[in-house]
Amino acid sequence: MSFTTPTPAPARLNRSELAVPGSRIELFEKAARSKADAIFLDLEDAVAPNDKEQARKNIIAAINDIDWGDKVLSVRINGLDTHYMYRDVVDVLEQAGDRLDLIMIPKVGTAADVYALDMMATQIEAAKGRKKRIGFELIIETALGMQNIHEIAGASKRNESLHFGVADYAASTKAMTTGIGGPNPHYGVLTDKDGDNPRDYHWGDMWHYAIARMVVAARANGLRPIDGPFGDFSDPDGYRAQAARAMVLGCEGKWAIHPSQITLANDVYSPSEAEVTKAKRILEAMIKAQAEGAGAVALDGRLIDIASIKQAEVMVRQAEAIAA
Ligand code: 1VU
Ligand code: GLV
Ligand code: MG
Repeated sequence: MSFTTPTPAPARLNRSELAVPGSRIELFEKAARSKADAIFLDLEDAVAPNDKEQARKNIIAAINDIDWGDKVLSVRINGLDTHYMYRDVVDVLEQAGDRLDLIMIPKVGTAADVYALDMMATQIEAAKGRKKRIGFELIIETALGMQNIHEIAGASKRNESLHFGVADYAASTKAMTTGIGGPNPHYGVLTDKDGDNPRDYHWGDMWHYAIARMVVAARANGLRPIDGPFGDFSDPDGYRAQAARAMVLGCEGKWAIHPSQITLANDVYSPSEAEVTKAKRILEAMIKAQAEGAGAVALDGRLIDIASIKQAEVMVRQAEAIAA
């Protein structure tokens, strides 16, 4: 291990994060009663400019009045390039009670963006005597944000998670696609024309680099990496596939832009009984091996060693957090 150890963000279950437009108050109670681990009430792109002010009021009232149970509760503010942002932060932090856990900052481009929000939150908390420190969720969804992601991830002690905003990222990088997440038929390879086998077209994951980069930046700074939206809510299989590939790369959860996606995310991000049993067997085998003075042993015809303990612990800890 390096002498530098990342300080982990407060542990929170974040398998599913439901997006709820702040202008649609009829959805608030439904969201609160849903099975989502986390909810963000949106002031940004799901709210039309003329509705922004009312949405702010709706969200403040909802944070104070609705029973959100044990859900992680967040508000997505507007971007730093808009004139809505300062009022979002001031009104929400001054008027919403301590039930609010997090602020989600969209389109973060530089570490200074986070610094500016940290400064505002710190002043408002001190002035208003807020007892609970607000944490930050940061959406990485621009080329600038992706370029500066490592500095952004380490820019504030309030940072808790990085989120991949695939829709804006596609627009920012000028990717030729109109879907929100998911594969694109043009992103693939055709197998070699000189090979022995018949030619085959293999679809690729055009978001692989972005998600893998986000996972590294998040984990190196003790943050949760979270995969963003999948727009086609009529395609549960597509959602499941996208969620699963982000999960195996290290993400801890995925957005749900429709209630039907909540169970899918919770399911994908909950290790199965068989996986947990296998992880526990690895831990037991390694305890035995270490007692016998061995660092590496065989289990079911496969090598396991000290690193296997750490891998297995990830699985077991997640299962414990879900059961708690
Ligand atoms: O069965 P009921 O009639 O009681 O309930 C409906 C509906 O009201 C409810 N519902 C929701 N409840 C809580 N939170 C939600 N976000 C939510 N969405 C719907 O579920 C039942 C079934 O709904 P539906 O199939 O009739 O869906 P609608 O036509 O009402 O709405 C579909 C959309 C996609 C418009 C809606 O789900 C929505 O607004 N989703 C969130 C959009 C959002 O927040 N976007 C921003 C994040 S994504 C991003 O920034 C980049 C793309
Ligand atoms: C989320 O905000 C996205 O742009 O995908
Ligand atoms: Mg976006």
